[in-house]
Amino acid sequence: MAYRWKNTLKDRDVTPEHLYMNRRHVIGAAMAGLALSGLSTPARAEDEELVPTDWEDITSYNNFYEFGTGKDDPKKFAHMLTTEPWSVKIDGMVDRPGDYAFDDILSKMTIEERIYRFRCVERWAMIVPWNGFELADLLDLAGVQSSAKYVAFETAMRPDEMPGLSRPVIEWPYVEGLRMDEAMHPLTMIATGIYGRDIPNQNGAPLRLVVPWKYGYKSIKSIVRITLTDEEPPTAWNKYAPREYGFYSNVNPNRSHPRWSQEVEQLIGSGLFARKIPTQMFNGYEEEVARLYEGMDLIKFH
Ligand SMILES: Nc1nc2c(c(=O)[nH]1)N[C@H]1C(S)=C(S)[C@@H](COP(=O)(O)O)O[C@H]1N2
Ligand SMILES: [Mo]
Repeated sequence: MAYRWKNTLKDRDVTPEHLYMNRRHVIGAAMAGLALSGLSTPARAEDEELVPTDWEDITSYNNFYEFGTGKDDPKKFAHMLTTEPWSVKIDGMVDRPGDYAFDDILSKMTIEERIYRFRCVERWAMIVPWNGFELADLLDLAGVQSSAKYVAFETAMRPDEMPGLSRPVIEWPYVEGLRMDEAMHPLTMIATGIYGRDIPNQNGAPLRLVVPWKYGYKSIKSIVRITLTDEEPPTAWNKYAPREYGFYSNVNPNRSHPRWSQEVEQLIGSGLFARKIPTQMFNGYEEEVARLYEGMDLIKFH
């Protein structure tokens, strides 16, 4: 696939300063977990450098159950997925429903880099330099109607190209959803690349969602359909185990998974030590997103 890095930032695409500042803070806090085991207090988080996880780790330790449930299955099998041509059906409560060709979408977007913390509900974490655009910009192409309250997403379902589909692990296709204000939030992005290169199939080529303050399973991969709706859409892991996986799934150190605590996370790294660090509220993006949940019981509505 062609190299898709575009470097021309339009004014509206420049990351707002508070996000940039917080990003530095947030990543710093992650890196402060240099205490090699246990949980010593992160020291002087703001002084730490941004250190993204290695390309090798980001692209070889994956969850993408359509290719198998092992962490190395996606890298082994995702090459079977044909990602060209690709289109995304955008339908429901939009002014311009239709099949949007991936290349047409790209030609209308300005690709930027966002270095985000990424936190799986299983407690591993990474720092990923994504390339992509805000989901809001894609939704603007289709023209969201005021009646829409939620956005539903669906992954490709191609048994011939996705060997994991032969087992009923979860109900296929993989589906996810966001409330409209979450979908429109400037942190919410569609990723088309990592480290300035096209996103590898195992990470959700050619386009996947990234919602950095939520557990990783919300960040649905290889999207083929986006539906604007006025009802809370079903989500894959919530259907599988509603008590364990909620619709919101905001990263929250104070709400244990029924089978494990979420107080700590392990930063994936190719070094000798897996660094255990404290989980941060909203994965470190509290300043940007807490207002979306004002007045909401974050233990009950999980
Ligand atoms: N379609 C689909 N999307 C998916 C998954 C999946 O199995 N299928 N796994 C989710 C989970 S549990 C995580 S943690 C992230 C992993 O993204 P990564 O492999 O790029 O780190 O993808 C999410 N998106
Ligand atoms: Mo996950």
